[in-house]
Parts: sequence; structure tokens; C-alpha cells
Amino acid sequence: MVDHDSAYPVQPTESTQLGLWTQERLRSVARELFVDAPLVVVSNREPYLHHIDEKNNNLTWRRPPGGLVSALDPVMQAIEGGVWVAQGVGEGDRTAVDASGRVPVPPDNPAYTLKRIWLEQAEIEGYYEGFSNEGLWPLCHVVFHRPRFNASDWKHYQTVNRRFADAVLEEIGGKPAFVWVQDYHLCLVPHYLRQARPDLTIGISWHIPWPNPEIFRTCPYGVQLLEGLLAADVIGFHIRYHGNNFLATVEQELEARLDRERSRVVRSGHETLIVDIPISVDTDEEEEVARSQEAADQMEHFQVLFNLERYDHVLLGLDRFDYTKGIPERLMALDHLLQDHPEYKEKLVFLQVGEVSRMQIPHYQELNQEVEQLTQEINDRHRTTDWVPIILWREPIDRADLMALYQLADICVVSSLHDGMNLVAKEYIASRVDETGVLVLSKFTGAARELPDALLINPYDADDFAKKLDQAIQMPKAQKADRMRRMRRVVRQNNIYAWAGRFLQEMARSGGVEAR
Ligand code: GDG
Repeated sequence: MVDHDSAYPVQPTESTQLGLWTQERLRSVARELFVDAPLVVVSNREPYLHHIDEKNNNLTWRRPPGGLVSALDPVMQAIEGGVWVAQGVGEGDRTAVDASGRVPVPPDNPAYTLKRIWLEQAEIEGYYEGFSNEGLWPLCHVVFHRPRFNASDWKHYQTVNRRFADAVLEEIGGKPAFVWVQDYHLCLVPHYLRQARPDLTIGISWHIPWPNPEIFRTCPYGVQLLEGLLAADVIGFHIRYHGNNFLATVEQELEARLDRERSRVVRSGHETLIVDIPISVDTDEEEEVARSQEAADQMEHFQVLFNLERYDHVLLGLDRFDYTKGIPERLMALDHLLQDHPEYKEKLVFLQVGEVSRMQIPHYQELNQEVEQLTQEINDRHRTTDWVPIILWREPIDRADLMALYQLADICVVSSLHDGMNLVAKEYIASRVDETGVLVLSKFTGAARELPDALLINPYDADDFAKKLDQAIQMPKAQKADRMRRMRRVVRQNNIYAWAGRFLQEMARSGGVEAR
């Protein structure tokens, strides 16, 4: 039986019609598109961080957690020769770069250039922690945390956006270029670029939800944000619903001509195309890591570390620690499950994994305390002499660790209160090379639209959530395999190269270039 929510139809995509997108296909499309004009990606977060290893007196590096980096780095590697402009935040970052802030990455096998820009502490507080993460993040996720806006953060947001745009302009010189801007930190970059260089082809991908007009209008700088975005040629959302909210917002807030049928906005003679293309993961690479010796070694390591052999059911939650991810809600659902089904005591364990993030912001500190307290309460309520139901594990992890944990999890629980897409859900599916495992997935994620074979939950409904956990535990093997097979097919077809390829093709068409 499939939990098909009629509000979440699965759309056949262009990639299904054209055949599978692969790294090779993206590379060959990119070679044609970017022959005279390079590709420059701009995002707040950088794909690689450098650290100074004082003990061995050398530089080390790692990839930071976060969906945008997980998705875009393989794309940039496939395209080769591009430039990625981002903020340098690693304590070894300045040591690693040349005089223009550039460093070839990935450091062990360079395929493109990372150009780092440096922000002052006051700019980080105003632009990143303030306007972006205390203002736009809660505004767009609608999770009942009031967004906080103020003139000083807004000023920093404008200044820093201009600095990102200047870094791009410096990088491309007078040449034509495709500039692909990423996310809510950089709404004004398209506007600053367009002012300086009307000829550039500019796209922006929006990775988080877009709220309805009633919510959006609470932002005092909403009109400037919309004008900034509409300077792009293409704006990409993960799902149609967010694109429609954007169009409705434009209609309410601006004088502009809307062509809903063709999903276009015309303002001051400039046309912007609004597209919905679901972001995804590199299924081939994920599978390769999942099958690797390194992942197998890590599985053994975690099995011993968490004593997993003794359990019939391993449940996993893996997130960047964020209040939008519904972590307390999933712990409360587990609490309900154990109250309703004490027979699961000692038979199951719930691993909650993931690094803390944005800890300078009070809501994140509160979440951290709340999760620790809840874990303790629930563990105390159900503990036996040598068992507790929840293990909270916050150590840094790498790709092999991730794949090992996914493969050890009989059930993966994604309970976001609201999420643009959610890549953890797709990574879990990609890791299940043996076609086992159950995905319990919030219906408020973008991913739910493509994955009706997950057990869809409303994270605010603890009773039903607990029932779905029980259903996941009891699900017959054949049904698990059927569902997983179908989900793997969807994720394989709508993979990360399909997302990037389709977006870049839309950009190229808007700039008058056609890939064959
Ligand atoms: C935004 C949108 C959208 C998680 N914890 C750790 C870690 N991760 C990795 C996961 C995954 C990524 O980070 C998280 O991706 P999500 O998509 O789930 O979430 P956001 O970071 O909120 O991403 C989201 C995405 O952008 C892309 O458009 O899907 O809706 O909110 O890859 O595996 N990685 C490491 N340590 C961790 O502790 N190394």
C-alpha cells in the first residue's frame, strides 16, 4: 500500500523523457555551453574548509555539512574549470590561498577553483547570523519562530551582497560569463551584477521554501529582495509550490507583468523565468561510497561503538542540527511509540546524529538544550538496567561514515517541519544498494513530492507519527523492497546531474545559447 497524498503528485521530468543524466552527459553539455563564457557559482558557504594541524604542522581540509555543498560540489567537479566564489571560514583558509584568494579544489584532485572572500566579524553577525539566518530563514520556513529584521543587519546584508558581486566581477574581468548564484544569503547579487554588466547570464537557485505572500510581506525589505532576485534571467525552486508562492508574492508586492502559463515575470523590460527542478544527490557516487571498503570498515566500527548487534531495529535521524528539521518532534514520536508498545524496549535503538550548526544564534542554543533535555527525559522514562532508547551522537562525520550509518539503519526518520528538498532522504535511498530499509518522511519536505513510497508523516501529529514508526518496524520484507526499489528508481532518474543540467540549460536558453 502506498501513502499517496494527492497534494504531492509525482511529475514525469524532462530527464525521464531524455534518458538518464550522468556526470559525463553534464560534462559534455557544459563543454558546449561554457565554451566562450565560464561558469561562476556564488554561494555563502564554501565547499572546502582548510584547517591547520598544529601537531603535524600541515594543512588539512574537509567538506562542511549542508545540502547545498553536498549537491553542487559533484556538479562543479563534473564541469571542470569553473570558479566557485564563497566566504572563507576555515582557520587555515587564508594560508591555503594565493594572493587573489584562490585555491584549486578538491585539494586532493583539483577540478575547479575556489575563490574565497573574507568578511569582518560585524558583517558576519549582520549579514549571515542576523539578516540571513534570524530573518530570512525563519521567514521562509514558517516554523513559528518570529523572524527578526533590523536596519543594521540589512545594511550588512547589502554590503556583503555587493562584495560577493564584486568578487564575481573581478573574477570574470570584461568577459561574458554565466553566473549561478545560490540561495537566500545572496538575493541582491543578481541586481548588483546586472547593474554592472547587463550582458551577463544570471541564474539563482533558491534552496529553501518560499512562503506565501501574507508571510513574506512581514519582511520590511521584501520589495528590494524581490527586485534583486528578478534581475536574474532564471530563478529555480525545488518544487512548483514554492515557485507559485513566489509568483503570488511578486503579484502582490510589485508592478510587474506575470505570465503564469509560461512561468515568467516581466519587469522594466527584463524577463525572468521561474522554474521548478528538484535538487538531488549523486547516486553513482553515493553507491560507490556505500559499497566501499571504507564504508564497510566504518559500519563495523559503529556496530561495535553503539553495540548495534543486539538490536532488532536500528532507527536513524541524521541532520544538520536545525530547528526546522523536527528533531524534538521525532524524539516525542519515539516516546509515544515506546509508551504504546513497551515490547520494543531493548529491541530498538534510535541514533540521532549530526553536527551542531549556527550556535551563535539563540534559537539554535535553545534547540540544543531542548534536544539534550528531551533525550534525557525519554531515556529516563523507558530505560532498563543496560539499555536506553536514544543515543545522541554529534561527532564530525565524513561521507564514508554517513553511508555506513545509512546502511546500518533499518529505518531512516526525516521529520522536517518544512524543508526545501531534504537530501538526507535521498542519500538514504541512494545508500540502500541491497533495496532494504524504510524511509519515514515528513510531508512538508520537497522530497515528499517525488517519494510517495516513503511513509509520509505530519511531524506535528505525534500519535500518527508513532503509528507510522510502528508500521515501518512491522512492514513485511517484500513491501519494503517494493517501495525501496521504486524510490531508488525516482532518485536515480532525478539525480544531481539532472538538476544541474536542466538548470544550466534553462540559463543558456535565456541567454540565447542552445545546447544540442
Ligand atoms: C538546504 C535546504 C535542501 C548533515 N549532517 C551532517 C552532514 N550532513 C549532510 C547530509 C546532507 C546535508 O548535510 C544536509 O542536506 P539537507 O538537504 O538535508 O539540508 P540543509 O543543509 O538544510 O540544505 C534543503 C538543500 O539545501 C539543497 O538544496 O535540500 O531543503 O534546507 O548532505 O548528509 N554532513 C556531515 N556531518 C554532519 O553532521 N559531514
